[in-house]
Amino acid sequence: MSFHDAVVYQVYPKSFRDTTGSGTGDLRGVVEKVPYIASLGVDYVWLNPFFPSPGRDNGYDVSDYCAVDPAMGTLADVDELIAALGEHGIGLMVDMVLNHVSTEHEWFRRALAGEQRYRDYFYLRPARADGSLPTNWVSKFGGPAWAPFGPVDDEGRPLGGEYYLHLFDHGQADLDWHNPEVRARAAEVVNFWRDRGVRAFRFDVINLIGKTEPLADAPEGTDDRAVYTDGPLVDDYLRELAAASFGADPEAVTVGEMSSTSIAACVEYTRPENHELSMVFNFHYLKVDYAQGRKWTLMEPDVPALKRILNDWALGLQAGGGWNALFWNNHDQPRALDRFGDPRHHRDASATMLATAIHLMRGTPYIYMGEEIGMSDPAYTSIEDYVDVEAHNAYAELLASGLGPQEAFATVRAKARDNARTPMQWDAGPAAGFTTGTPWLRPTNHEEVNVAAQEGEGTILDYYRRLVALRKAEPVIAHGTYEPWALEDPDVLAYTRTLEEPAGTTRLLVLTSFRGRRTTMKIPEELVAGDVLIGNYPEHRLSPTVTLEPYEALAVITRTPA
Ligand code: TEU
Repeated sequence: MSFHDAVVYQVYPKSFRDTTGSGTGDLRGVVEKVPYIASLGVDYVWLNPFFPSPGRDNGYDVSDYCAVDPAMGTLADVDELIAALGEHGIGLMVDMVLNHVSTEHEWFRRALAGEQRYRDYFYLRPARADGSLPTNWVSKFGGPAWAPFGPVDDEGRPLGGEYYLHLFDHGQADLDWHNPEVRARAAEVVNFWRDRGVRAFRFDVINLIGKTEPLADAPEGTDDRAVYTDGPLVDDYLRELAAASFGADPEAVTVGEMSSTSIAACVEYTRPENHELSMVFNFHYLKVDYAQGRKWTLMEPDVPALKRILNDWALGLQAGGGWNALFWNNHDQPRALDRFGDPRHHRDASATMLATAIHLMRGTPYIYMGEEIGMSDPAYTSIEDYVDVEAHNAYAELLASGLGPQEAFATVRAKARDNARTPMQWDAGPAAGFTTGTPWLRPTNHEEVNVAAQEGEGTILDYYRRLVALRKAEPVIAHGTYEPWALEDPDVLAYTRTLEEPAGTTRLLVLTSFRGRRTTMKIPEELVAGDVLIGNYPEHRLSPTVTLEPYEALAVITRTPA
């Protein structure tokens, strides 16, 4: 089976199932839930990092790539999970965080001890003559992207006169991929997991590994991401990594998380003839509720822009022969149901509309744990309810910018990554069946939204299972071309998929209304003649003028013999 036919289920292990009563999830919890995961019909499970980590960034600050955090379990648990998933034909996708490493990793410690070999693993730079930091770059978690390397004086300046680069938290030191030994160590890490039977990998912010030397300031007033993102060396480094690890494996499936990237770059990363990656995540359409492009603001999502971006990316990757990962949710995003749907008044319709829009598009769909049962953001009431370093840094910066506590909190509540990290809601019982202990984050609304309540027909869970099954049953979904349709309608994302085969032509028309109210659309006769393949309202009468109910999704399939 090609990854074009696949569907991936993302599990944030810290919040999926706790089997020890610690209040945080573990690998044995994932093993316990393999039958549920298999019931979805998915082909891979992407597991967020489970490696030893100080936990400053919830595991994305890795202190040992080839071991398991004791709070998560053991290597034997990973082996058991791979075997348990394998019994259902499901592969484990392991998260490789190779742009940076924890400052508690041996490599960083040995650099601090003065070993030149390891000092060369990192971006160490002296302050400039005027005492300013080596570049004007800022961390994605706020503050400067440079921290003192080693002990500091009373003014906080490094006694050794050097700073190290960290594009994320100061506990995450960027690795210098210009160093061939760093590239070789990265391949060793991937091969360690391949040797344990892992065939699929997600590469964290992998388009940041090609930082152009010499590191230079971003021009005043511009976004520094343009200086170090999608550098010309990324393609070379990806090809080298592939050749030294997964490249020759026909079973390998890889996805690159591409921070602030471009269509052209992602076509190069995923064109099969380039031998780099299978597919990419891009985030541009998930920034349509960022006022002036800034995440920590409050803004109603610009749905017409979302529609245009989704369409541009679908056409761009298709034209270039690239391949997209399709998703609304992950562990870094507030839940899409809150951003683009209406969990209060139209939970089922808006959840299944969003699912339809993504699952029938050209690309490989990802389901983030809980979206398949309609989970939504928690209604936390205090900044203390949040754990994420990014949220707390943002709250402090918002207050420092002069925002009042209420507006600053409201902004965090809307945008915090913890919104997606609340415990998976298995049942209506204590702690949602996630733990017998005190959950590290409070569940949201498990009394009404939980897996047990979703079992049965006509539920969101049932609809997701049907969508996943359709990708296997109808080749036009995984292999058809994508054509935009009704671009003039700002809030209805509509497109066709077309598959020409010797036996004839299959055409799929997909209509997904982002409107919370009834709307009508004109449908060409030739498309109306088809059959309803799936829809999220019980009855649908097709006619040249279709009335769509609030958040209605409808897919009509037409088969024309050769
Ligand atoms: O995320 C990369 C990234 O850019 C995210 O931080 C995202 O831009 C931000 O959260 C949006 O507000 C990856 C991981 O998915 C994330 O969990 C890590 O924190 C980050 O890299 C550093 O490893």
